[in-house]
Amino acid sequence: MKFIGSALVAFSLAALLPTESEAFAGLAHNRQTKAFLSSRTTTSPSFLQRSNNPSSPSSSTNLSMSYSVGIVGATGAVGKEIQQCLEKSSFPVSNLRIFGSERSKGKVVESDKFGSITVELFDVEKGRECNVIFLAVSGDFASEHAKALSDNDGAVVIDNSSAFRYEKDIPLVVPEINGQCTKGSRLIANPNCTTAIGLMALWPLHKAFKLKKIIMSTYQAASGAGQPGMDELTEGTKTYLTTDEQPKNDIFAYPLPFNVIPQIDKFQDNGYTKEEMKVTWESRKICGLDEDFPISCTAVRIPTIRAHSEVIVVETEKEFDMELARKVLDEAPGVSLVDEPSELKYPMPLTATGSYDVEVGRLRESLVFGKNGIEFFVCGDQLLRGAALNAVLVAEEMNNNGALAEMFS
Ligand code: 2RA
Repeated sequence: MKFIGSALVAFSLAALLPTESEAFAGLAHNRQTKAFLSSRTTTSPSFLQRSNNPSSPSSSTNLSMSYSVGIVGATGAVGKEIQQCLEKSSFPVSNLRIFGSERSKGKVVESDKFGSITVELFDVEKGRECNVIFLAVSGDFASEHAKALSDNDGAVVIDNSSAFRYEKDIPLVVPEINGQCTKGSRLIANPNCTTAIGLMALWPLHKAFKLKKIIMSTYQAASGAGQPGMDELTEGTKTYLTTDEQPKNDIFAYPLPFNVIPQIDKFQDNGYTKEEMKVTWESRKICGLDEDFPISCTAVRIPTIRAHSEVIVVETEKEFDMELARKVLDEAPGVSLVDEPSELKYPMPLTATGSYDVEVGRLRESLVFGKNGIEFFVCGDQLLRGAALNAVLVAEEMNNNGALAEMFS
């Protein structure tokens, strides 16, 4: 392996701290959430169950090769979820290495599938020894190291931050939509959670009805702001319920408990926030839409823990047909159609949390756009489809489409 850049790079604390805009960095599991999740029935891992998915990660796995895999930031919430997704996945891991900061170096992470793994202090050279490396750290860290890890026949880097999402030559990937564009690329960007969750429903509807306009309103969970966001919500809720004090708000602009905050990330010159513009920019890029395709989003933070909800209204070129809309959503990989209003069945954060599939329901013809409009409601786990699961599916896609074999055989 060619030596690139600084041999030993200690993480700066700032590079690991999650912010509103870099929600994937350095999260740790929320005990309450995990307790809730472990009490639920098994999730529905798309790649293990969906045989109708042409790019289903388990449908055409390349059995002849296996790959050395690394996770940077594996002791955070997204990193942990990446490890768990890899444990359930058919992706052929020859060995799993976990890289962390000086603080986590030497800790032992237990894995049912991969055994006991000692956390190594990250450096670029060690990272380049991996075939595939997942970055579950901040955008600053990714900007500093991702290219050094991947350039000149280095590792395939799958980056969860926003550092490279808008670079023309770097694929931004939801595998079920544009997985093929991973071919030949050693640096892949994982989309923002809000975008990835919404597109799971929008893409099948676009193929069936050809979308003309998209209007989205989101109800986003505290996990989007990382573990500190989840902690601020749970601690603040306790404060609110048990004292006369105002809950603290270091992470969010205002206390989140019993509130909704119509701001996620910084305001832009056009009055939208960066989070809202991410939905516009990323959806166009992933779906190959025109650069001026109309997509408008209003992003709102609400006091839920880790599943984002989205109301989506679309104008379509073709006329709405309920039977067809239900069929394409029902058959879409990674989507669960939860839409039986008479039985009070619809998507909710409560049911979407911990699920690999994005729930879609409340499907109806739009009163605004009439026959050429569809309205629906989506819920998806912010840490899974919104981050870790999508990243692991990218690796699986690259195994299935031959991209990895081409690079490493
Ligand atoms: C949020 N979508 O929910 C963002 C995280 N990137 O804050």
